[in-house]
Amino acid sequence: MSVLASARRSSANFTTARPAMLAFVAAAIGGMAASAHATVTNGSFEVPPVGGSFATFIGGSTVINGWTVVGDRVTVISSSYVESGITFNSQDGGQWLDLTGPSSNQASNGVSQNVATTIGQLYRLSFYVGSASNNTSILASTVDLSIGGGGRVSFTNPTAPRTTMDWQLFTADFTATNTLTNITFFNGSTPNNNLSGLDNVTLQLIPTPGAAALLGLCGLLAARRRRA
Ligand SMILES: [Ca+2]
Repeated sequence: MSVLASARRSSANFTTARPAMLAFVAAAIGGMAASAHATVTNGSFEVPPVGGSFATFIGGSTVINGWTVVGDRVTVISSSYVESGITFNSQDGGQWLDLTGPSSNQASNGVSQNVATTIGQLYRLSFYVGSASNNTSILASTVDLSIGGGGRVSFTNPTAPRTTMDWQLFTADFTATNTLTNITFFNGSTPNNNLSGLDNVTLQLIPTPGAAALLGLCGLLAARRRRA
């Protein structure tokens, strides 16, 4: 059976489930510069190694290091895996995550992780969405993201080559309201699409304007001292 083969299901629900608890700004590449790293464990889905093919992990599994599988199932896929004439190359390292899960495609399929955060600190979550196409059952990917239990936000990479994966960088900024912030990625693709590619999830701290101004002031004072 094809790893990307589907079971059809009712359409995904992308509506906001509850009022946003976080200042949540989603954006494409660009914007203000981010600084020091915070930690997402196994954001590149390299652990556990799945050999040259793929491995499926069912809901509740914590075998994908750092992540808990939610919904029905998800699949970690090797860069060397080939199907329908497409080489499913990763964006980073040798593996990536297909959120659709083989023979599943449920909108509830995903992976979840609690990351340590500082209340009031602004963060930037970065990740890549991978797309490819066979024009029938493998199509441009959508990944949904929920931060801190907030509503799902969809990120689609419309570039879907016929022989390889295309990976597009997306970012989502949020201000932490707790010392642990939940990050959950869901399958956002339509039920007839067997691809929702995710790789290279990272988190960075972003200096607040006040902190940036303070740093600038410290630099100015240091320069004056050097001149004195
Ligand atoms: Ca990877």
